[in-house]
Amino acid sequence: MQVQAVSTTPIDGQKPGTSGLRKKVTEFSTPGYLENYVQAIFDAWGAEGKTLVLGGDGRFFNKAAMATVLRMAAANGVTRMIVGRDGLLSTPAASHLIRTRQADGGLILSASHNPGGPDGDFGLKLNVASGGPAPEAVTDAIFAASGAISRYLILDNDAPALDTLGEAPLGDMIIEMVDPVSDYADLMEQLFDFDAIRALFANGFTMCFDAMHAVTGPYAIEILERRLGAARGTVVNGVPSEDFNGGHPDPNPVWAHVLFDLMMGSEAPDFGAASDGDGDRNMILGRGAYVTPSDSLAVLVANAQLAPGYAGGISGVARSMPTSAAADRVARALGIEAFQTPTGWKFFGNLLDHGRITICGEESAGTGSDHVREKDGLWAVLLWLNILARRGQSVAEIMVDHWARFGRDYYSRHDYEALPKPEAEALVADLRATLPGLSGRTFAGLGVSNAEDFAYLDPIDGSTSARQGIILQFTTGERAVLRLSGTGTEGATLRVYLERFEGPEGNHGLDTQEVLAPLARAVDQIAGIATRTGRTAPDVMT
Ligand code: G16
Repeated sequence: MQVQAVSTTPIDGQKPGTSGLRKKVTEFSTPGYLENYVQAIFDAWGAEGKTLVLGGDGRFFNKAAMATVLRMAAANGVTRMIVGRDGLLSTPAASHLIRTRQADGGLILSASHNPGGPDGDFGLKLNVASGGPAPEAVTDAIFAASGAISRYLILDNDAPALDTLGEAPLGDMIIEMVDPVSDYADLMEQLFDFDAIRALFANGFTMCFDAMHAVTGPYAIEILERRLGAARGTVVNGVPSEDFNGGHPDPNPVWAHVLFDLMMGSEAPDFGAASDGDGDRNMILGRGAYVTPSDSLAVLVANAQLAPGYAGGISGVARSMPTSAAADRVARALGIEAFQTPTGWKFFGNLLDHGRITICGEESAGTGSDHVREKDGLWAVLLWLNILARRGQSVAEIMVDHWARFGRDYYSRHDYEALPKPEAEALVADLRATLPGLSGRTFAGLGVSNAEDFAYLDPIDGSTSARQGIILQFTTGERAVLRLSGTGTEGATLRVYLERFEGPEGNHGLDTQEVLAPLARAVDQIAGIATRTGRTAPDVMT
């Protein structure tokens, strides 16, 4: 058994984005590419003597990549690698394992909601000892190391198969294979009122959970069907597949339209939910009701105390900047702190670690709490179930009550996908340059009251993150945000986030896109989206 030092040269473009490094499988699997990035992590962050967690969402290239990671970890001096059986671990379950096992960190192999398969996407993310994504200082150091690399270390032995629980040596490293589901399911059982949810199902409550052929299938079957007694078949598409059965594992009305259509039709069960490739995102639906992620966050904050894990109340709430202000209104009513952070779960880490917030969420369908340091799809679904069981109301009734108390933030995200990168970057740069002159001007009948490029000052460590997205505020209360996606792998995706507040007394039953159409026109005039890109409508509206 020997450590080989293979000489290599840096490969361009290894800058980790909002969620680790994501690239096409074809790129990630070119000889030396994965190896360079893994070695850069070990060089910049360390490996010697560490205990790490390793798992992924089961997508194409995971198995081959895991074997390489294991051989490199052993060669770099990692002492113990805790691995989910068959290489599977949802992102929140990996975060939980890092924390309960007091590991130094973990490597998560996933490209989240992006499609999989030989022509799909692959990703690799480092999480640190808190269980959360590596902070920017660490990812910057990894990026620097990946540009300076000249060799990588790898053991010349094969890694063992990952199908048997228990320990196996690889060089001087111990590989410990664990059940990917049980610890996580136990944690959920501590946080939520399983008796109340069990009684709900026993009384005939029906649900459809779409696992989208991704990693949450085994978790949802164990928790919903086995532990909570939901009918068999409640979980659909529950077997993880390497290419998500040709689908796009993104739980939104577009990519999970089969579930969406079911919930809007006459055969709808009481409750519908879906999660994404690696199990950290969620979508919530009731019969005839779609709950936007921003509204879901607000409802969960308003009702969290109904769950045993949050019965003592919550300390504060945070949302990413493009997420609607719905949660802030709840925070005000509860008398707790509310924070606005840049897009990316890592920005919640300090606030969670210091007890300033208990619950946080993002418009991109991620919600979570201080139970782990990742967003958690099933957690959100279970908290909703807990609330439904305790309130004895439908999803639609809960939303009507919520808006009557706090008002409604009509909200939609418009995505322009696969734009030529230089064109998209120039659009944003030019818009940024016009910001100082926008206030006081009127576009499509709407007056701009403020225009700024969001910069975040972390209240815990004082670090700053600039240029996090352009905010356009209008005199009549509308807000629009524009930013480029950090998770795409094809060209650039321009995201335009639109919201308009309607107070508690207002009309909450209007069509969202109609309400937001004037705002969309104003944004188009300001940023010149149609004229510059030739796109007259977004590719995806959620
Ligand atoms: C990742 C991050 C999220 C973030 C999202 C933004 O999600 O983990 O915190 O909100 O990216 O995506 P974009 O930059 O494309 O708007 P995930 O689920 O892909 O890991």
